[in-house]
Amino acid sequence: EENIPIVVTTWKFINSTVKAWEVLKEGGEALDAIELGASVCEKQQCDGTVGYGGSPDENGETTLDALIMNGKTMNVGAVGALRGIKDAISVARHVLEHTKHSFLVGELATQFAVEMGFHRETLVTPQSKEMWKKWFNEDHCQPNFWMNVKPDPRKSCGPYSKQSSKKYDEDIEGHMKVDRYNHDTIGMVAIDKNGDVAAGTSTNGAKFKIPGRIGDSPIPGSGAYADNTVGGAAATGDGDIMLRFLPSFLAVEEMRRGSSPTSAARVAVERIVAYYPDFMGAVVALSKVGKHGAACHGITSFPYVVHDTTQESYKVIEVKCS
Ligand code: SD4
Repeated sequence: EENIPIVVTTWKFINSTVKAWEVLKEGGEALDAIELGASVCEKQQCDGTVGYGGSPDENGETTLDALIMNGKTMNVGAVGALRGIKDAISVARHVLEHTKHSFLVGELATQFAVEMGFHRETLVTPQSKEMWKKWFNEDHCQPNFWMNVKPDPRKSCGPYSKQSSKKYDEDIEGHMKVDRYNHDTIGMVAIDKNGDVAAGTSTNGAKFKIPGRIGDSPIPGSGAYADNTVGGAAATGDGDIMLRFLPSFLAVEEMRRGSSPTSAARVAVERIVAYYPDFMGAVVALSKVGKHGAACHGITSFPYVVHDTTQESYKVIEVKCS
């Protein structure tokens, strides 16, 4: 039984899902559904973790990572650490459609975007400036219990730097509870009425990251993956860890071998857990016939949104995590 068209989205990013569904319902293409759907979150700054004005880096700048993949042609467009352009997934789409490349990064990705007609503007907002100031004044490079010298302020000393890796490990051990889970990427997989599969992601990454850092989200096979002959998958969570395992690719390959979307997602998550028992993240998988499932770890539960023809409206599915 085929259940297409259909779209699935990580977390409770409902407005994006509804937008993608509108495209699919009208007979539109999966790629457009992904681009237009994720764009909604970029404009609405979903959760503060997608789009401009969130997750300032150590210098207070927001940079964006996004990916879009066409499962029919196996073509990819991605941007990493994109500066000064709000429409990250659309820039990724332009990389896909207008170049022979797959991935552009940083300032030079911005130049490409400007040449393509995108508007350059600051991604800093009063809120992101405040967030950054508070972190900089209260936490940044402060001496703490295992260091009796103040770290060299010229060197990176944010939560992801080597200088604070001890603290990070302590946190993982549970000695100090901090909000490590400060990122909620939008990841989407869509199948249109022709059976074409597309997937994509958009995020502003991790708070107070070292400038230049990109996570899993823009990496094909990591943040998302699509293949018409199988289906697609998308991931969210601790990107520095996740990108080492290409969980979206793995989930798709598991489905290729006959696994259900749920067990495919579970295999992808468990592969990471085997090495990083404290990692936090989730994978959602969608088969080419429109079956879906998800798996997650390190949080209590993980919601994802589905929109298809079986219901009048979208549906939020809450998965219990391992
Ligand atoms: C990252 N994976 O940059 C992204 C953030 C995220 O759910 O997923 N959050 O690490």
